[in-house]
Amino acid sequence: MLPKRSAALAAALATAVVSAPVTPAAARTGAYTATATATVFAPNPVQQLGLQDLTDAKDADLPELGPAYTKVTLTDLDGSGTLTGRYVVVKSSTGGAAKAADGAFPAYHRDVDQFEQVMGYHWVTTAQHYIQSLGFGSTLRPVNQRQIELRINQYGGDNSFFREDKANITLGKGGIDDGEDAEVIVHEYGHSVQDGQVPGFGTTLESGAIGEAFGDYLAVAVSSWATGVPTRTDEACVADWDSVSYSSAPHCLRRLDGTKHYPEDVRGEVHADGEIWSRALWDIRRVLGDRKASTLIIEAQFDFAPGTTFKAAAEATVAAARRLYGASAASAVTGAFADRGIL
Ligand SMILES: [Ca+2]
Ligand SMILES: [Ca+2]
Ligand SMILES: [Ca+2]
Ligand SMILES: [Zn+2]
Repeated sequence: MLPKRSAALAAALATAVVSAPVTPAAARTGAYTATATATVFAPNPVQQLGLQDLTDAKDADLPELGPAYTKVTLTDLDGSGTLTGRYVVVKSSTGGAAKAADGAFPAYHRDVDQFEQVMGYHWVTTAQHYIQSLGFGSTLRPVNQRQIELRINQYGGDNSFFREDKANITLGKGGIDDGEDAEVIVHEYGHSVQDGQVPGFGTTLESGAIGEAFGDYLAVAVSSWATGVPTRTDEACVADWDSVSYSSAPHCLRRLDGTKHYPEDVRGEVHADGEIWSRALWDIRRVLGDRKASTLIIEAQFDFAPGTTFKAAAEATVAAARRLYGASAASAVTGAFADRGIL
């Protein structure tokens, strides 16, 4: 299913689709206009199929997963046949590199490492397209329009080697491989987005919690934009598939619609405390709609200090709402943060 796109982006993509197969010369110019078909989950099998009893089964390609495999067209590629593109280059340390021939990647399934490489490429690029669909890079300033590195390794994002590298993404293989769930990939890209807006963002507990919350929010926003609002799982549920191995049904890594309140529910852990902030973002989206909410939330983040407090960031978000959409939007945003005890 095609996502809604801006006219400018649609035109750019249409151009990419009709252009001749990209030659190595085009790759050398950095044109990034090549496309290739590929197979992905969109966004993950639990959300797509509504089956809460799916299991990892040691990375087996079980038959019930069959209907979740979705053919897509990867865009913004350099034409080399590798997963190298305008917004992301994939580097795997757990298997050979995925390779396209004649404009098509093989229909990799989850039991081979190349599937996660393709997922990483597709969902980072899709997330950047979503951000551009809001006007960032055209009517608004660009957000994170740089080529990041996405690595897949055995240990994942907690590997200390990558911990200080907030621009780039590392996807691990604990439980369900992280790269099999679009919402995990986009969550990680959320950290890259914030680092692109405010280098080094997330130096304190509250700013770190905002980072986790925004990643969760972006994951759901992008997943719904690209694949439609889910009908078989709750939209507020983040990473329905990755969480199969560590949550009870209905499986969610975290939710956007929790009831945590500031300051009494603060636990001193960024993911847990992020659920205070993400609920406010969810409420803003519920009241103003996806497009206005995401636009003002992302625009506000340019004004966050690297170690912002909840209160200062909430005030910056209210100010962005007022600048972009006027007093009634600002009042809706104030209300969402007031309900959480932040304003
Ligand atoms: Ca796998
Ligand atoms: Ca995992
Ligand atoms: Ca979900
Ligand atoms: Zn995170």
